[in-house]
Amino acid sequence: MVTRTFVLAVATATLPLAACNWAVFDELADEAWVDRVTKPEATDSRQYGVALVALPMRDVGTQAFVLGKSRASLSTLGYDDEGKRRAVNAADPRPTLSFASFPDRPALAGDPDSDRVAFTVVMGENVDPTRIAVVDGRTLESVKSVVLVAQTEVDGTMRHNIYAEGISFATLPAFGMDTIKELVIARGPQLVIMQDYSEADSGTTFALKGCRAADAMFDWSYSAIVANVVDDTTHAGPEVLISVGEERRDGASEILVLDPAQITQPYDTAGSCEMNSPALQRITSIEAPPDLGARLVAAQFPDVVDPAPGFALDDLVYTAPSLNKVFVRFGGGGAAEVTPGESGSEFGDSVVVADLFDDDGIPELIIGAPRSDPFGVSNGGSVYIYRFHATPQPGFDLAMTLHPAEPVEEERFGKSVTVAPFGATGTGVVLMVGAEGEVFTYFRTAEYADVRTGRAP
Ligand SMILES: [Ca+2]
Ligand SMILES: [Ca+2]
Ligand SMILES: [Ca+2]
Repeated sequence: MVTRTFVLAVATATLPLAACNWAVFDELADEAWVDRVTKPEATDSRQYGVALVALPMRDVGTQAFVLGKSRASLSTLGYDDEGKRRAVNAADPRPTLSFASFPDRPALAGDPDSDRVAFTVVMGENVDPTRIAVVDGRTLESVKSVVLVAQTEVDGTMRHNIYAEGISFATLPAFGMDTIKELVIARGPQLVIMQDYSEADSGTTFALKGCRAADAMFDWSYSAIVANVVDDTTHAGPEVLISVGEERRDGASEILVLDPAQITQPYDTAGSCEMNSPALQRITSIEAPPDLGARLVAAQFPDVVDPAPGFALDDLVYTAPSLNKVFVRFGGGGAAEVTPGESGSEFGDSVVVADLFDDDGIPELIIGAPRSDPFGVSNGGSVYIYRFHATPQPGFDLAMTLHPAEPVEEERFGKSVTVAPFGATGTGVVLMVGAEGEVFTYFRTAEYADVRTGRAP
């Protein structure tokens, strides 16, 4: 019997726990099987699952990294090849990183090419600088930890405790060594690029670069990624994208597409990212939401047939939860919008693009709506999964809506989503969905060998 390291959220009367290490199954018509777990006992973190990210390395079973608050926790959630949950690895990172908690919207990103994850922490209550940390998502051992000092506002005042809402791993040509990645960070009004992040602070190529991405009109930024969204005849190689607006999300917002070569200043400068040259593009919406680009994701949908113009460009997925809308700008020139038709659901508060269905190499668009009201249950939360279609115009069709079998008020299912590889070989994947204090793992039995090990008949 595997030691139970999770508190079980719900135990059904007909399911003898001694015979099974699963918590709860939601038997869905589409052959998905679900494991539902709540916070590890070790952490006392009520908001377990506030952010989670899959570890991308194909290995035994599957593995993800989970953030919890209000008491901060880092933990692993993994399964073996039979779908049995593995012992959790959990840590309270506050003593070693000396910080108070995670911010309201913790930034979390996984490196697509390693098991490292990066996140931001708040070191105190409006008195201290903030910190960016990188840990190994399996062992939870620290890889890198960098303090970002307080910043000077445009009016000259010092502004403390500016946390990062957005963080991503990227490779930027000409930023230190090409063999070492950068961290691209949306932090308050600043764009921060941590060049060659895994080098020692004293290393020859480690550097903190950046600029003020939000001009005097804006005071905050939500998300930052690197993608190739501008034709290489105009700008060769990838660009830096950052969404900017107001911290309280009560003003205008837009997405800036910047030439990385313009980002040469120390990160804590008050200098604008457009000081020497204007943004290559600005992406706006005529609906003028206050949160355009709350989430940014680069994708590769087969929207055009090689070698059509622009075929090599990335597609850009950007969300506006206040509109209940997700926008997709295809590299081939087309565009699409998706909306669930339910207002006030914060559709797009989380998003992931991955080949979840059919094993056909065509990714699906998976979107969380944590304030959706399934069965009329207020803020129970839902996740919407869309299939891509190429004709007559590239766009998306709703394929599936997921929510707990018995949603409860304020459960906020879909506040985080990720797709993790399942199994050391093949193309199996699982979908993981964070909710208020819990994480649901969907084993899609139609996609690979059934893993309903130990389930009572
Ligand atoms: Ca580099
Ligand atoms: Ca380009
Ligand atoms: Ca697919």
